[in-house]
Amino acid sequence: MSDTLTETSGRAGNLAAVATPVSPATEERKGLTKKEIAADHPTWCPGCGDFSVLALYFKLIEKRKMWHEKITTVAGIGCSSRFPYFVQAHGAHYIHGRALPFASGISLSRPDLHVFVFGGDGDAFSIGGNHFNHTARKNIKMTYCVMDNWVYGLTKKQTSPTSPLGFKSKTDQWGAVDYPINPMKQAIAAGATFVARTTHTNPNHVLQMMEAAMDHDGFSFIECLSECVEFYEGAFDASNPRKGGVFNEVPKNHDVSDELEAYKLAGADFPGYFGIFYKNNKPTKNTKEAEIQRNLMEKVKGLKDWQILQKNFDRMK
Ligand SMILES: Cc1ncc(C[n+]2csc(CCOP(=O)(O)OP(=O)(O)O)c2C)c(N)n1
Ligand code: SF4
Ligand SMILES: [Mg+2]
Repeated sequence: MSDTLTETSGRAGNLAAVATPVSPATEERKGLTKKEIAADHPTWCPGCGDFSVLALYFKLIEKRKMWHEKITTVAGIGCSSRFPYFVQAHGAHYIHGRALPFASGISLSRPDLHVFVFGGDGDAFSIGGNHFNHTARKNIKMTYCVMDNWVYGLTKKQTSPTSPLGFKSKTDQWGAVDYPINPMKQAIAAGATFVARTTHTNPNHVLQMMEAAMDHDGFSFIECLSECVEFYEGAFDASNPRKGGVFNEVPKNHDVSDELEAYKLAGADFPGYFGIFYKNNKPTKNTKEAEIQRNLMEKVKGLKDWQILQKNFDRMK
């Protein structure tokens, strides 16, 4: 057997398996190369920050020696959400704002996969805002990388929930008046068990955050600043040392298990901090559901499928 999972059959066996996101390369089967994992040529505007995020995802897959069938890339709708088209593996470009519930189903039924979800700030915090909160609180194992460009890119410049006050857009011709949300505060408050922040202009840091997120057993959230050069050029210059800005890492003495301290870090004025703000090891919904399944399967051991069904109907009488 070349897999990291215990060989079992059927749904119960599947759920009982230990979730291991990596598929170690063997002598017979090497991990994927960047060339093998790249699909169509991305259709983003030249210079879009999303290119870096995709390139680093490929790097992650190559570095962690994953295989096509062990990678699932899910997204909603938006420029950033085109992501799965460009990855030569399983994935889905789903409904606007609904990537997380779709990904939850995959995660809960296939513990042998690591589910990656990519999308934009509109997808995550406007139409998908409620799903974000609930997936975080349920601690469903997956990595959610929000490519935050502070604007709706695909639909050509509307105000997004992360657009700063005063941002002039097609929906706010005189400047945005609504207070923006703070994705890091929102993730911490919602109950995400891994919360990190990075920016597309620092590739090593993006990769570091993706690796740490992938290794986390739970809902891992990354806010990755990703510039929309078409509709919000220069938005993140203050965080880019090459443009005269500053890239401040989370202080070395920050205690990632301290929720209150993480919240304080999240409150720093832009450009704020980059790195892991918060992390805890609460059990996942995946683990809890697998345990329920195991216990139930124990109770019906030896019975045929129809006998289990019959028992259920008898109980309902
Ligand atoms: C139900 C529904 N409502 C609205 C839209 C139109 N729409 C498509 S993408 C989008 C927002 C995209 O913004 P964001 O998620 O920030 O992604 P970006 O394009 O900036 O990467 C909207 C409003 C849609 N496709 N479906
Ligand atoms: S419109 Fe903006 S977010 Fe969309 S591809 Fe172009 S630069 Fe990227
Ligand atoms: Mg956006």
